[in-house]
Amino acid sequence: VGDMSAAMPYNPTKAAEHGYENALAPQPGAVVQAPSREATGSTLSEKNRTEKYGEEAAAGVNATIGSLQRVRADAQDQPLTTNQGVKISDNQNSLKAGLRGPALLKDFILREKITHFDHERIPERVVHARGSGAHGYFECYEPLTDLTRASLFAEKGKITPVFLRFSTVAGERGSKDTARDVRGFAVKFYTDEGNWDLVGNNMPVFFIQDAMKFPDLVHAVKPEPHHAMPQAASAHDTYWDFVSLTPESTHMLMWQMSDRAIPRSFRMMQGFGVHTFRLVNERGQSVFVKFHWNPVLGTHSLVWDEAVKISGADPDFNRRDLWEAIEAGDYPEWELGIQTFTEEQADAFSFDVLDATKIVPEELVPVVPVGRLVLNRNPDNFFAETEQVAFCAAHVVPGIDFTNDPLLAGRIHSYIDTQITRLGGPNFHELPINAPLAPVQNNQRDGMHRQAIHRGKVAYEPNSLAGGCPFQAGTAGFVSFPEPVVQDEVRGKPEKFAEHYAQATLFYASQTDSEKKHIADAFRFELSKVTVPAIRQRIVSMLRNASEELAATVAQGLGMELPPAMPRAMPDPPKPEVTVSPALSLTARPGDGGIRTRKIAILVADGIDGPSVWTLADALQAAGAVVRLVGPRIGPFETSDGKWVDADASIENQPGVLFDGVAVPDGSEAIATLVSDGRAREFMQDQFRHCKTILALGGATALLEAAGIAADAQDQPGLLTADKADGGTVAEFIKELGRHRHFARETDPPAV
Ligand code: HDE
Repeated sequence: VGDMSAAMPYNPTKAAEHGYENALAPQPGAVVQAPSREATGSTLSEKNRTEKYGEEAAAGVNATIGSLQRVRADAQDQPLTTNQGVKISDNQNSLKAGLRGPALLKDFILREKITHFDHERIPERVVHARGSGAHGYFECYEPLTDLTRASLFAEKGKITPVFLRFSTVAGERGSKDTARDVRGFAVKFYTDEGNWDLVGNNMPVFFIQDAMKFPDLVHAVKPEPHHAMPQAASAHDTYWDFVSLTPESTHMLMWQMSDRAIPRSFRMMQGFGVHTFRLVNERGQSVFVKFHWNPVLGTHSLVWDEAVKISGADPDFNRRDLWEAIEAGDYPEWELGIQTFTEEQADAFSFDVLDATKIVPEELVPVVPVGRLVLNRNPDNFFAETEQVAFCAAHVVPGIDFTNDPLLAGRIHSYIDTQITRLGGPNFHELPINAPLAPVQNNQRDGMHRQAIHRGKVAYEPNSLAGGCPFQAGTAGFVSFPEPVVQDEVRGKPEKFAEHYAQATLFYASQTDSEKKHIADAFRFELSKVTVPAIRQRIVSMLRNASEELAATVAQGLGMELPPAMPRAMPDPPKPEVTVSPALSLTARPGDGGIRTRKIAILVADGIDGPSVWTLADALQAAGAVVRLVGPRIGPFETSDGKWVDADASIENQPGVLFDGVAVPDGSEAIATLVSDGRAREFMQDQFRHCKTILALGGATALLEAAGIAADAQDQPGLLTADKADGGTVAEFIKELGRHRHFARETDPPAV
């Protein structure tokens, strides 16, 4: 008693007891993949920045690193402690009265540990619960001082740090990435004049026109309240019931049923501010503005059958893709474009710019590029950053202002309000990820979890005791645009809000044939899950006002008679300025045709033709693709020339849906193995069905045949066969991969 060493023999290190120490050491021959982090806590992506793009950013350039550095914690080479900093000698055993006796109440170490654990979870976001975030920066192309005094647009080349969070809307925090849903695209700019949050989506319109309807919309789309189903899906009665009774949603339904609702990657989708905002310059002059984010990699999507399968194979598909691209130094990038127009121009439009169910077609007002956003650093900690980040539509800076969009009005209230529940009080702005880089001084005090230690006895203004500080900034501060308002108080809508269909018609008319087909298929799928026929009928009758062709296709797909068109709220709508807008098709932004960051599988098995594997892998990697060797199992396989290839994925753990394309080298023994493997056949079937690029070398065509892929395969676009992996074949493969998908080969129902 009293001798610590005497107390130690009772297995103080459980790990050692189980031989963990050995288990944790690298096994002989094992490749240590993740380089261990240095005590500074720098992440791999920061290192990549240095290696790939020259020197580390100068101090203050990506200032989020600097401001967060203060709170980054790293336990490398440090002992375990309690939250009070007391070193813990034994983290395996609770304190007991005798080895077989009861645990003691005075075990403060156990109690602190369990208590903290009990409170680890916070409420998830009421919408957009599932998300993924990253740090980066915004770079201004040219000064926009004529239009706005917002400091981030003040100078050519000016860099402003950002944090961006992508999300799905309906699913819970642990749901899947590839749900058919809108994606959130929320950007926090840490400008030197305070934080500006551009909390947008990947679709430029919304379901409803007025914030009053938002809780109804969300209650309708979320899992039904009696049985909490379905998860992360709009294909159910309550959602379609609500939208069928809300014809203003017709335009948004077109976007939601389009391939935009199943992006291939967060890196390959557009973002939009949705509402009309205002830019205000130094002289107090204002124009209306719409914000657009355009991805450098182009806009690309999944197909529905693939999205469904991915949700099983990898529910984190988009999150993983974003993380891996940044870790690899392939920094995702978007260009910010703005549409600006005056109040007089807006008055003349056939639609109301305050109506969030309407776009301003690019043919009417061009999109002008004003800067670029690059994501170059993964968060250190998901909870501290991606979960605790609090975006808010009310966070604007001098130079950016609101309009009277009634949907925006509700948002200005909602976001701060929701954080008070979600983040447990009014001081969430002090969480490191939310704290502005601009200094904060005011007389707000106290509240849960206050971090700042305000000095002095003055917490009011005006004051004389603190010399009047902090003082009002006058015109250096945020001055609301003085929009004149002399109106009666009413509950109602402006006249043009009653027109619900012209832009739904525009969107559908602007799609390619395969995009139109996918929209019809999506309506068919979703409505086939609706159990009440009257709801299906109401939707189809609504669609008749947008497109007779679409309505008829959907009705046929559902085996129903075409119902009469829904009566229009505005029987004689104004003529739209634009009736076809090519910019609304995903094909308008194909990217540069390259295959950078595309995931390509090379199937291998014992007896595979090694030289083909290496030629293909080298060429694909040189073109920037991510190559995986996929075998019937992981591990080494002997090649036909007696060498080895190492499969780092198996067909079982990485099925075909996870790849953008596949190559199957020759090798009779290998092909025989693959032909007899149902999973390998399914791999090829999915690649074919989802219109991806396939290369079969030599005898590998037998795998195509075994998968039921037509014998006249040579005529199928994107399906290549060749004797061997010579330069021409490989170049052709890479070119076809750059086309992303080959929808000309798509049939309904699928032929394979
Ligand atoms: Fe949101 N929305 N929203 N929303 N929204 C939230 O705020 C709300 C709307 C959007 O990654 C909530 O912090 C109302 C349009 C994104 O953290 C909440 C209305 C657009 C995100 C909220 C809308 C959005 C949210 C839930 C109608 C596109 C995720 C948690 C008046 C322009 C941000 C939170 C993130 C999140 C309210 C409509 C985008 C409840 C009341 C339109 C990207 O405050």
